[in-house]
Amino acid sequence: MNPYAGKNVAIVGAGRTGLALVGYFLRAGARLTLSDRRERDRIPQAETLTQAGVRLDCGGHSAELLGAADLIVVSPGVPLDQPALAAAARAGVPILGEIEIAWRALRAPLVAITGTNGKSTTTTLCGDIFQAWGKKTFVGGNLGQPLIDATREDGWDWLVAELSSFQLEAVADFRPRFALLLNITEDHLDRYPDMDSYLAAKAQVFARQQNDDVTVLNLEDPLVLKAAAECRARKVFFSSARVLDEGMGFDGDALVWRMGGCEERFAVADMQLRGLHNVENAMAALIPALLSGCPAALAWRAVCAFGGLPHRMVPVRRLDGVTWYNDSKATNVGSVVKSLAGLSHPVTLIAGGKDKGGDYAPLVPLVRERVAHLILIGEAAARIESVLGALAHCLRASDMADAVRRARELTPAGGTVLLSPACSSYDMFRDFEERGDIFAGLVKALPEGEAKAV
Ligand code: UMA
Ligand code: ADP
Repeated sequence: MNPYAGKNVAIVGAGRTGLALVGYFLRAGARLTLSDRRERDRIPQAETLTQAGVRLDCGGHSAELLGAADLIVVSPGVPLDQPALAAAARAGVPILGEIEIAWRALRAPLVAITGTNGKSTTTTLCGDIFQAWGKKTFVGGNLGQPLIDATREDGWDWLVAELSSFQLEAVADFRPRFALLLNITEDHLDRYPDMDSYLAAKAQVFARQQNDDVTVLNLEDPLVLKAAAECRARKVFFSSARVLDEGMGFDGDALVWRMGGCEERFAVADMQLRGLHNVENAMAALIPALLSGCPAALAWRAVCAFGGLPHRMVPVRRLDGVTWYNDSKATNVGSVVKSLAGLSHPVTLIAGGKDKGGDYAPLVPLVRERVAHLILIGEAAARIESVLGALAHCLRASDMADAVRRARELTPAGGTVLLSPACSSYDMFRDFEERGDIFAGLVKALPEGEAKAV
C-alpha cells in the first residue's frame, strides 16, 4: 500500500525540487498543496498545477494550510525556522526533505556526496565510472536533477547524488550505502548561525550509517575528521598528501589505491582535470566503484575521459594575449583559493555577489601575491573591499558588463582575467549558470586589437 495515497501533503517551494515532488506525490495519489512565497503569476505552470488538482498557496506560507497537512516536504532553499513551518512542527506535523522521501522510495544502493567544494565534479565522475562499468546509474541531486526524479524509472543499479547541507537538514532515516565527505570550509553562514551548525548538517550524510556501510573521508581535512568522529560505518580515507597503507593516497605523480593487500596506481598525467583539488575529487569518486568490484583500469579510463563541468575554471577566450576564465561556480572563499592557486601574477579577479557571511581573509596571501586588479560587483563589494582592497588595485563595477569592460582596459598581455566570485549570484542573476553565461557572452563579444599596451 502506498503510504501517501489520500494523504494531505504540503510541498514548500515551487522550484525544481517542488515541481519534481508534485509529480511524485501525484503519482502516489496524495492530495497536494504547493506553497511558495512568490505570487501566483510567478509560479511556473500555475494553471497546469491547478488543473491537476494541486492547491496553490502563494505569496507566503499559510500557517493554517501547513498546520493542517499530514506531511510537509520542504525544498532545500526553504529555511526550517520560518514561522509557518516552526508552528507546524510544534503542532506535530512531520517535516521532511525531498532527499528523505526519495531515499524511502528508492531501492538501489545510494552514493551520497557532500562537502563544501568539489561535490558536482566528484558526483559526475562517480556516476561516469558506474556507467562505464555498465551499471544503470542515476546521477543527480544538488547537481541539477532532483533525486526524487529517479522514482520515475525502475531498474537502477546505482544512485549517485550530490547533497548540499540544505538537503541534509530535513532527513530522518536517511542511510546511504556510501557517504562521501570531501572537505569543509566556510560557506552558507547566511543560513547557519555558526560553523558547528553547518558541520552538523553535513554530518547527517553518515549519521545513521551502520558498519556494513562505508564513509569516505578526506584524511587531510581536520573539520571532516571532527564531523566524522562519531560515525559508525567502515571508514575509508583518501589523502592528497601521502600514500596510505590502506585507502587512496597520492605520491605526487599517481593516485595509489591500497586495499586488502592489493595495490593499483593511476597516473595523474592521464587526467584532463587539473589541480590538486581535482586529484582529491578523482580519489573520492573512485572509491565506491572500486570497493564494489569495478575493474580499476575501466574506472580510471572513465575519470580520464572527463573534461570538467561548465562554469568551473573554463577558459572562455584568449584575446590579445590575455586568457579569460569563467569560474562562476566558485561561490565560496575556499573554491576561489583553489582557482587562484593555479594561476600566476598578474590576475584581474572579478569577485562579489550575494554575501554569505563568511570570512574573506583566507584569500589574503593569494590576492597579495597574484592579483593585480580586483574588480568588485554586487552586494558583497564593500565587505570584500574592506578585507582585500588594500592588497591590489581595487575598484567597483556597476554590473558584469562594466566589470568586463574594466578588466579589458586594465589587464596586460600575458595576464589572466578570472571571474571567481566567492559569493552566490542571487543579488544580480538567476543563478551561477546565468552569471557565467552572461560573463562568457560579454567576453566573446569583445572586439580584438584593443588590449592595454604593456
Ligand atoms: N521559496 C519559498 N520559501 C522560502 C524559500 C524559497 O517559497 O523560504 C521558494 C522560491 O520562491 C522558489 C523555490 O522555493 O520558488 C525554490 O526552491 P529552492 O531554493 O529549494 O530551489 P530548487 O529550484 O528546488 O533547487 C534546489 C537547489 N537549490 C538550493 O538549494 C537553493 C538546487 O541547488 C538543486 O540543483 C535543486 O534543488 C535540485 O536538487 C542549487 C544551489 O544553489 C544549484 N544549491 C546550493 C549550492 O550548491 O551552494 C546549496
Ligand atoms: P560544488 O558542487 O561543491 O560547488 P564543484 O565541483 O562544482 O563543487 O566545484 C566548484 C568550485 O570549487 C571549482 O570551480 C573549484 O574552484 C573548487 N573545487 C572543486 N573541487 C574542490 C575540492 N576538492 N576542494 C576545494 N575546492 C574545490
